[in-house]
Amino acid sequence: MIEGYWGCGCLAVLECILSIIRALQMGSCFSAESRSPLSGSPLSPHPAFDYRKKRNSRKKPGSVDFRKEEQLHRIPGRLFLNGSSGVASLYTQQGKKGTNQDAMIVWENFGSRTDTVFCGVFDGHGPYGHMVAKKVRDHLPLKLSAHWEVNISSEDVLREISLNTAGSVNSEETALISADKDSRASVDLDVTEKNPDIFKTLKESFLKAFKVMDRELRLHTNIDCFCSGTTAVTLVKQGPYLVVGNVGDSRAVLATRDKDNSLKAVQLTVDLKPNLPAEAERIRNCKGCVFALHDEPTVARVWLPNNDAPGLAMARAFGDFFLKDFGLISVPEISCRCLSEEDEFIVLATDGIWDVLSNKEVIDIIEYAPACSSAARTLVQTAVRAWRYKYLTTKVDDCAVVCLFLDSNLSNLSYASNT
Ligand SMILES: *[C@@H]1O[C@H](CO)[C@@H](O)[C@H](O)[C@H]1NC(C)=O
Ligand SMILES: *[C@@H]1O[C@H](CO)[C@@H](O)[C@H](O)[C@H]1NC(C)=O
Ligand SMILES: *[C@@H]1O[C@H](CO)[C@@H](O)[C@H](O)[C@H]1NC(C)=O
Ligand SMILES: CC(=O)N[C@H]1CO[C@H](CO)[C@@H](O)[C@@H]1O
Repeated sequence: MIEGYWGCGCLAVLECILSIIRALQMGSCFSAESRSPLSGSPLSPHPAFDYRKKRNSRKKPGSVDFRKEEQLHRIPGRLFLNGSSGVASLYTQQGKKGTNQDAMIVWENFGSRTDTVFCGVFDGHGPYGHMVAKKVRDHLPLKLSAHWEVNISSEDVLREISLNTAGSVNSEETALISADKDSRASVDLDVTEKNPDIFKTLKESFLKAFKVMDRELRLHTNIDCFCSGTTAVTLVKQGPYLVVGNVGDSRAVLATRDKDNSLKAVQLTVDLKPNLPAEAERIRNCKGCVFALHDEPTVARVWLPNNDAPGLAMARAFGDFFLKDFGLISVPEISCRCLSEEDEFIVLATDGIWDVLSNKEVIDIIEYAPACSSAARTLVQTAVRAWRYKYLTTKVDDCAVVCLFLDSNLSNLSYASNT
């Protein structure tokens, strides 16, 4: 229901450019070879915005990248289309707004570890949002695994697991680690002392991978990420250890068994919108503006200083470089958790789901889905019906869902054969 940017299409982008000029008071020329919708405009980017300056050193778009992508898509255990595997179900459906800007991934045996899985959903926004979402889907996990494959040996991991399954860490000690406001990663001593080294290493890997990913979008891509970007809610589950990294307003929810054996929803992420006090403060400290418009009073947006450029409805995102000097960051908020026997499944989904269904409704739908393998599809279809029912006049949003089952023996789950 809520557009990533206020207004859409060319006018919004033009307005955005004019605003940047007003904000920076510059003059001269964008590179004429640019593929962006701004090409030929008599404008000069602020050095911070000039992600095109390495354009000449870039390899030609096409063959090499395309082959790499083909190889990536053939890796066994890596799913990015509608479907399911032994541990997960995933599904995405285009809304009624044009191109599907959502993307998703499940990658089993992640980083060549049989005990590890990576999952993510990405919700693009802006004119090239669909391309940014796919790019992050494909490149972010590679950066993440590259970082820790070098740094953790399997012996370390095994030692950690044997040390810590003895009960020193449990789900009560869930640590929500807020990344530093200025995108300088600070390590919360209290949290890291409580948690095993593996959390520290994974957390650092997330922070680094997100940083490198955003830098790559700025410098080395032929996708225009100036007024386009994406959310990312991602997780790595390694044995019983779960680390969730999030930018933007997609969400992760855990379904866990209560004492009375009913399923309870535990939200693992915070929707990183500009109305959160800490986010708004960071943005204002960077001279960005945060306010809602009259016609959508509940939707706080980030705006450039002193003007009405298209406002972005989230406080953190990949891309959107026109706002990156004004408080928008791509530093993930990271939470760590040690999974227990009571934990049944995790749902990652874009706001197309959460706008119309509560956390509890979502886990109930998965619990009573006819089959685990199609649980994600059942959820998306229910959300689409809810859209039609609740918002007759607005257009159904794109939806993407990844459902990760924590008891991988799917046939054993009581609810699998219930209905
Ligand atoms: C998933 O299925 C839906 C409905 O058939 C279709 O619109 C969508 O494009 C599919 N998406 C992928 C990524 O396979
Ligand atoms: C999974 O569950 C089925 C039926 O409940 C059982 O026969 C099978 O042995 C289980 N497999 C594993 C790996 O636990
Ligand atoms: C799987 O199901 C079988 C019988 O249906 C049961 O004996 C076994 O304990 C179950 N395993 C788990 C891990 O729940
Ligand atoms: C590849 C990689 O990023 N390796 C890192 C491993 O950890 C050390 C510090 O512990 C880093 O300096 C390396 O960059």
